[in-house]
Amino acid sequence: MPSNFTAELFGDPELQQAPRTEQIGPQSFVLRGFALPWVERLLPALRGVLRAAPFRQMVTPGGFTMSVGLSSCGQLGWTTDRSGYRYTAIDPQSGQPWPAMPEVLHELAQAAATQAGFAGFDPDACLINHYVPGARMSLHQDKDERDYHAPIVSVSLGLPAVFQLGGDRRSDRPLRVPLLHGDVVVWGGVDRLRYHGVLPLKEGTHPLLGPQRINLTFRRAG
Ligand code: MD3
Ligand code: FE
Repeated sequence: MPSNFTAELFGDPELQQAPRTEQIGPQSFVLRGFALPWVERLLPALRGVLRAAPFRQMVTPGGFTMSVGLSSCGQLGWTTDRSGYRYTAIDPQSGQPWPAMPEVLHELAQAAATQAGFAGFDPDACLINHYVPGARMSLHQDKDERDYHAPIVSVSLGLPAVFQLGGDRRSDRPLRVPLLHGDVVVWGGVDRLRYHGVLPLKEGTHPLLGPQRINLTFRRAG
């Protein structure tokens, strides 16, 4: 028996989930484990992006420092400061254009969108969120994109998180959905402007990524 027999069957985090689709809204889908076959190509590409545009904790217009670290790649990146939220072509921290979106990221986002019924998705922005234990994202809507016809695709990596899916009003009681390493969420259409958030990340260490969670969200912003 090979010495890593048990690890191959049960221990390898890449093998812990069989791919399957869960519908969490009329036009929202969790593609469980969809990103797992891409992770080996995705992580080196992500490291390259983060060398050029490291995570930084941004300040909201209200003056609060976000617990989540942010970066972006693609033609547009998302920024917030005291003057507001916006997409920019230039990373304000480096004064350079945001790093290009690696092909493997674009391909993964397009394949996931197609699987969920949104063929032809051509994202021009990928936001990269960095969670350490305790980091959270309070309920909000994604409404800084120019048009809401395109879906959004989200890829979860590293530690598990509890995602909250609310309704069209902040007061609508949210559904809780666990998101694990390799899960992809795709939402669009009537679900595009629903409130959503992430509960505080629990302590832990992921076998591949250590004590952190990284979330990629692909958007058509411009
Ligand atoms: C399903 N990111 O960057 S993505 C964000 O995990 C953001 O970092 C979260 O919200 C994260 O703006 C959550 C998953 C998600 C987001 C919005 C949805 C799934 C959704 C809206 C409707 C349906
Ligand atoms: Fe969001």
